[in-house]
Amino acid sequence: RPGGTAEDLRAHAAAALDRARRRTAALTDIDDTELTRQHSTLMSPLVWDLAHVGSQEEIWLVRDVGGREPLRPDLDELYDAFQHPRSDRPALPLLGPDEARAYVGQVRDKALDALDRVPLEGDRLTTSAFAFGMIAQHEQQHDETMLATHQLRRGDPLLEAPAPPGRRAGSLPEEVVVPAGSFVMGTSVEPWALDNERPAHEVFVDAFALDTVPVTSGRYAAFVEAGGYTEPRWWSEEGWAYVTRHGITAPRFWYRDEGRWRRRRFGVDEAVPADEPVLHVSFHEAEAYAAWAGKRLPTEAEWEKAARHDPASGRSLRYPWGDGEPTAERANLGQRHLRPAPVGAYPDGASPVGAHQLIGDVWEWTATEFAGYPGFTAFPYREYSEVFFGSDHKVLRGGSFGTDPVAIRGTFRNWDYPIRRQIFTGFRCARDLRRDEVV
Ligand code: AVJ
Ligand code: FE
Repeated sequence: RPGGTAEDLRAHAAAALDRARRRTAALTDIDDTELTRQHSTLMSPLVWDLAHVGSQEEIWLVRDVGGREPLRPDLDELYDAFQHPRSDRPALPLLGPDEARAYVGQVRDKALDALDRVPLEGDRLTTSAFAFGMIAQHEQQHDETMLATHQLRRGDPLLEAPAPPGRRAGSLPEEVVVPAGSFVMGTSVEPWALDNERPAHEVFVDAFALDTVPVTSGRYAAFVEAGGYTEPRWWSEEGWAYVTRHGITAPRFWYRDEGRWRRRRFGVDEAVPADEPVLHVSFHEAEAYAAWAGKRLPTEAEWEKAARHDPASGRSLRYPWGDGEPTAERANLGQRHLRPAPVGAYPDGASPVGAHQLIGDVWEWTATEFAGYPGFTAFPYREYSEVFFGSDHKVLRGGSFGTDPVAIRGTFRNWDYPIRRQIFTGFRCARDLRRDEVV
């Protein structure tokens, strides 16, 4: 956790940047043809993400915080995500793989030089101290996007990782109950929290029940087999139009083989594991499943309260398990495993109310549209979050196996279009309590 002396802050920032760069290198240490190819029109060629990461680091750390001369001002426009939609990026005069690697290396040298020289003040949130954390998170966010690109590519596997742990929890209740009451949502003190997580504010949440674990592929398959995708009554109008227009009949990457569900995962064909959280579903599919199950998706406030509110102290925790850092025992993060772990694999990561795997494994769709909290101020640029506020985007919470610990917290907010499913998304259900259940 960044804080303490300026030296601690520097070491923490340097380690976070280094960790991100190792991840980027692992994801881009592949043939030039694989790097420059567009594996899906939903994604950029990997070599675009690589140089984009460098360009953002040049803009914020080298120029803005470091006050240095620009290295490649000509790249600003080329790698500005708002200037060129993903589908158009392959046609741009992009840096080649070797040029891109050399560029990001030069930028990093200058950024580290800036980190050594700029004043960073202890615990105080300074623009400079924040910028290093923001850029480490930015690179890791693109590393997760690059991992999603790897999942979309065809051909032999290029990535490998050990299997996640198996189930370690005993039997778990189907749901946890969260009594009515206020809690503190968001943060004003977490040093590297992004603008949309701020400020901390009190929110009243009515009593509700939340699934103890994410919905598994086994349960989701039961919805598919019960004709879930053929019955408009489970779907919103928009969701129904989406699945019928695109002929969607199961989660992305699933296929049926001799009566069994299989999937392609990073180039490997395998049986869909019944006890893992379902992966690669859109908001619409999550919402339809919940309706079929007689439930609904949690609101973003419900999700965060179940994840952070500690009834014993009345405080909101940094993570479900407390204020300590994510460890391998607490959450499936950081591309350590290239898949979600079975439900019940992380009892050490449970929240005070007893919900498991809220952090890691799969991003969880919520029912909430992405908006600023009361008192929101864009920082340091409007294009990080503010331009995405509105009814087009739904909030996702909790991070996935592809998310690095630096880019996830109990307060972290992700967002996407409700049709998206190439990202590492799943969900869990919630429901209102019946009168006789209210505690
Ligand atoms: C927060 C994951 C939606 O990838 O579009 C990367 C993060 N912002 N570069 C995205 C981001 C600018 C963003 N998400
Ligand atoms: Fe970016």
